Amino acid sequence: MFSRPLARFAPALQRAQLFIKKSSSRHEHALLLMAGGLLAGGGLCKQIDCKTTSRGTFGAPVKTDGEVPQDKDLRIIGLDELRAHNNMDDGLWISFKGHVYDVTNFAKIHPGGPGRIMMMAGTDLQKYMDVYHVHPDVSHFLDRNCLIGRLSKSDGKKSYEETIFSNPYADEPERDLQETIASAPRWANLMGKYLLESFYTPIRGFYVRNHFPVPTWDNVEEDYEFEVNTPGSKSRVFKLQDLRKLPQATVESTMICGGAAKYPRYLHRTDNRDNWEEVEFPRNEINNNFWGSHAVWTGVKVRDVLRACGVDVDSIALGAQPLPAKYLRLTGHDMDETGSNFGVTIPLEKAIDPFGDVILAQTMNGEILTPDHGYPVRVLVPGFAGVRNCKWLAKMELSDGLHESHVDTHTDEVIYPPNMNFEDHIAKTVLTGGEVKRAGRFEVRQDNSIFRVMEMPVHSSVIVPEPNETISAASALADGVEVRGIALGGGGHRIARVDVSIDGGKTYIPAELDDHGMEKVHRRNYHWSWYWWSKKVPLTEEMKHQLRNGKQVALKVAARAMTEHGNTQPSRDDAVSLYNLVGNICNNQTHTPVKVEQDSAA
Ligand SMILES: Nc1nc2c(c(=O)[nH]1)N[C@H]1C(S)=C(S)[C@@H](COP(=O)(O)O)O[C@H]1N2
Ligand SMILES: [Mo]
Repeated sequence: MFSRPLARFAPALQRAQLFIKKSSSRHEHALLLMAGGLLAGGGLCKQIDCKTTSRGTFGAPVKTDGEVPQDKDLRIIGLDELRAHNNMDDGLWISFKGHVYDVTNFAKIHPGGPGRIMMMAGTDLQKYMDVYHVHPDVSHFLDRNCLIGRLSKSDGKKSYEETIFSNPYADEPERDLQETIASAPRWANLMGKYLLESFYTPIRGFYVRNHFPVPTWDNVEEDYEFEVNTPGSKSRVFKLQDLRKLPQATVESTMICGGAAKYPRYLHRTDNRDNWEEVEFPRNEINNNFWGSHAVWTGVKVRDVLRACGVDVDSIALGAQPLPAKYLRLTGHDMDETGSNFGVTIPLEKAIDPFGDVILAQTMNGEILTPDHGYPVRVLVPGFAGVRNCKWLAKMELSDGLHESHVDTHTDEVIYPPNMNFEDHIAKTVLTGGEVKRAGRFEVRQDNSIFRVMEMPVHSSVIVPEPNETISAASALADGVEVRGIALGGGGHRIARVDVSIDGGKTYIPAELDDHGMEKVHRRNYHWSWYWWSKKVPLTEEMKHQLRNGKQVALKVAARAMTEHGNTQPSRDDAVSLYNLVGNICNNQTHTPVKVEQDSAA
């Protein structure tokens, strides 16, 4: 058996099972969970059917206009009443800092998946916040949208103390070098100038983006396996020794998270859209969001594995045979607190493309993969969004349908239409007890205005100077301002040019590109590697004039990459046009603020 971390989820799982039992006729699902068996992704999501669940207006918040009532105006709720509201039928309540919130409807649209909220049913959120650091402050959001009452002081204390949640992330691998953005689940990045220290990112610095705890195996050779399902034939199981019998391939590729280029936070609420300067330089603009790293990978080509399973990949790739399925669905061994696996979809054409370079990677930069990067086997899908590169591979399936996992249907690299707004939606529709309509995360697959990102869009990042750096006037006057960064065409597209601006995008000049010799390695339209670029940008006459008059000059440094076919990045002002509910693949330019000053010695 796989050694899986499920046992550690016990209290959360019990609550999830309670929920499943109440709202589903499929009891075998709960039994499977208890046995810790391997589940296809998203089993849980299917259980929630917003239309058939009967419910009243229990979700109505005290107020929806954003004003939070005074504590003295709130109804006092007993601990028993809180705890009785522990399922989707009767209502799902939680306590936090003495307040009681009805999160029934919120659970359905929470970006992390319904399980994340369901496991808290009837208990105190603080115990979970002690573990999860992804949200800096949720009180504001909850008070505005979900507040229904409060606990007495002693009940508030009791609710916290009696909530049991053992940290599923207690046994995470040791890490260093990176700047941690969140530790549970792990999000980390190699920040700032370190990114430009080595063309191949040192493994310890390679960015990490996990959704769930890292799965581990006591005896990888014996216990690790993945399954391949092809239509019309029996599923096949591969172990590491089976992979060794297949030819090994080497692929150079940069990987970048589609969630890296997040919709700018200062624009996240529609009511803030025009309020550009409210947040001077938000965290998600640092490094222009380059949540990417570069490595050389080795492993077995997915097309070779599929061929070994009887798929005639060569005739299919040549078009001599029809595609047997639209997609290749990839499932990871990692799972959320309720037993729902990570899972994503890639087009089958990509997987079998002889030049597509999709491999089951086992090494990066010559070393065995580390647990954070998918040890022992991860899928490498060059040119595609990071999320498609499924780590800890558990299953590959040929399928005409997309993956049912929460990740593939609702969060990562899913792009919602511009009229879908998270907070608006919650405030106006969901929490007033209305039907969950467009943002109802279980109807979305029917809506063809929603799509999944496969290839990444063109992107670039200013790495040097760093935000709020001070540059000496003498050097800027003599040599200009040195700007350096990274660019990636996305989808294998070649970068033709990167333009740099120091005046916030009023004027640009082209930078020097450095491909580190990779253009010779990659084929046309299969250009997986990042480019580095640099430029000493001269000051404008006006800037020089100001400096000579002893004044300080404020710069806004921006970069704009362009692919061979002329695709480029929207301006910072135009970021609004990229708005989408989860905020993925926003490749707008950013403005790094920098000062030029006389040296104090001068
Ligand atoms: N099984 C599994 N695969 C996964 C993820 C995950 O959480 N679980 N995260 C995805 C995301 S969103 C990204 S950006 C990349 C990150 O890969 P890295 O952590 O090796 O940099 O892995 C992808 N593959
Ligand atoms: Mo990602």
